Amino acid sequence: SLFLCLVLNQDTTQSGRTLFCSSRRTDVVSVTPWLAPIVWEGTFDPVLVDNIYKPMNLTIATTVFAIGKYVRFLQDFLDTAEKHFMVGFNMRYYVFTDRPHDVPSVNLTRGRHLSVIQVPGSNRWQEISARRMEIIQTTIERQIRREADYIFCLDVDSKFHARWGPESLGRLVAVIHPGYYEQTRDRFPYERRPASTAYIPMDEGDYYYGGAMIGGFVEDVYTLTKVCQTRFEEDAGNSIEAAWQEESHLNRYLLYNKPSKVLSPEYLWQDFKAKTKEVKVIRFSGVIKNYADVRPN
Ligand code: 2GW
Ligand code: MN
Repeated sequence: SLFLCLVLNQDTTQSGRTLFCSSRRTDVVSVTPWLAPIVWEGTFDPVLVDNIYKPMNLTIATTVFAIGKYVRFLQDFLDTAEKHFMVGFNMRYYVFTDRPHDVPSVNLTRGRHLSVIQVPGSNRWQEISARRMEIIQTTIERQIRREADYIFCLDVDSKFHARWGPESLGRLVAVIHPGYYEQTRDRFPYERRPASTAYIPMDEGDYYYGGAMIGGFVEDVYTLTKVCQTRFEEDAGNSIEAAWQEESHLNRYLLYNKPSKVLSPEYLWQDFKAKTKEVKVIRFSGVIKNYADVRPN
């Protein structure tokens, strides 16, 4: 990074003050108002970060749900994860599915494991969504707590395209939704009805976070899923479904429990969206899906 400072920042060379060039990015904000990093390409040194985290011999858990026809996304998800996701780290994938026989066999590199956990199928998104939180919790209690240090919970209808490494690790990690990072908060699709436990008033909110990724220490994610599930069910009991289901509950939770690290939309893009100039690299993206093909009804 000193090399970069010398090359890219003339002022630093003259003054010798490396304090003033920790980031090469001046076009994006790379820290939140509560001083959590916002991770963009160019704000970290990948070699340095790897050298810090690799000797810790960490194990990373990744949970992914593939219920019904969504099993078709597993092959690409897992193949591309092996190429780009936490490469060189111990990895434990937990694949939750009602179709265990349709889970593809994937060549895993050393130190990486995959377990298939059978769960009931369902046609109702509300049920899958609520159960996802519940299953993550019980699996943390039963095994993940003992088997991993950090956890990522990801949507399966996605692919990795470039490095997603330990720069993403933190106590509680969320990602800025690619559809809303250029918008002001009055445009965020938070749940706006006070009757919902996911309610966020118009004058509050930091970012609009994407529901396709949540990560952090196993215990912090455990608490998050527990709280979100309880609220989700409380709403259901009152016949309320938040605007974007668990994504709404996630956003509400993160407003009052600030993430310790925020990932830029590089870590959650959408294939239908053209790359913008701030996004130098797309690391992970949601694939375009034919809803009629994959969704139950
Ligand atoms: C069933 C009915 C309607 C919609 C989805 C499903 C369904 C979801 C399914 O039949 N099988 C299944 O495995 N899933 C899992 O739930 C799968 O892991 C999938 O990636 C995840 C979320 O569903 P998905 O990817 O269709 O929703 P998106 O891409 O529109 O996701 C965003 O919004 C959701 C809330 O509406 C969630 O917050 C999600 O995390 C967000 O990315
Ligand atoms: Mn998705």
